[in-house]
Amino acid sequence: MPLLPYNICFAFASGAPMAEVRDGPLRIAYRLLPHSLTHIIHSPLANKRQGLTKGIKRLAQSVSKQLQRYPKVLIFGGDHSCAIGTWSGVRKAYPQARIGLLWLDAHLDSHSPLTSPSGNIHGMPVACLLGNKHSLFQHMIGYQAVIHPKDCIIIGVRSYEPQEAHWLNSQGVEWHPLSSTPHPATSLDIALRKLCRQCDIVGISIDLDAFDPTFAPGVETPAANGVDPRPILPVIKRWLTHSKLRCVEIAEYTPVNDREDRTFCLIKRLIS
Ligand SMILES: [Mn+2]
Repeated sequence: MPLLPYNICFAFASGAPMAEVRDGPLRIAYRLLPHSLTHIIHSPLANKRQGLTKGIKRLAQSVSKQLQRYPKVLIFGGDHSCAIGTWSGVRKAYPQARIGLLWLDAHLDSHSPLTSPSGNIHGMPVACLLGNKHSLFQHMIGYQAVIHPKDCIIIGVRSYEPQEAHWLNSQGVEWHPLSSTPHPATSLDIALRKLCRQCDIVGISIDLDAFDPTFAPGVETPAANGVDPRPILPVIKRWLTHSKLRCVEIAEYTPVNDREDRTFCLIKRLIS
């Protein structure tokens, strides 16, 4: 049984180079949640950028509606560009609320089209959500920052470009390189406690590449020496039941890269 009462599955592949990341949410829907209420949103792929913007807007609409009906919403990406839709949907449902966002990721996801070496949007959702003024982001979600930079904490980071770190620091965002986080489970616990104290609503965005590839090889952009999921899973699961925790997102599951179903089993442990 899934822990959260409602699930949205989101097939989304416009923001990353591998189309196979699109299979992740469908695989979860059919293998893990066959009896739960599941909503599958397909992002149109005809034109990459146009499809992406459409998919983001559809997801935002859906998340916003579900949050008005259900206490908690669970979203499966797709690639991590889905976060732009997820968290702008939370903002849409609660325009006045202070929304806290815990971002668990190997990467900073804070590029803009001006700094990104690859141009892939799944490396940009944090910048977009925190109010980077690039015209692409304004086109996607408008002029307002979805999350205040002081209400976003990033954990698990070990692969990033200096421009991303520079931009986040200029915004006053708290982010923790994994190399200086001896106990990620404790840091996550402290971060969520802080966000729950200062915000009305809190969410977690989990990029599966935050975890060590030994445990989660089935991702699009693996990064070595990652988070050991064993101590951190019970902490996440405990927080999922907190009344302020309203939205959780799990992104980047790429079944074609998985080995012995390890990533799938990790997702299963997370939500059951
Ligand atoms: Mn990410």
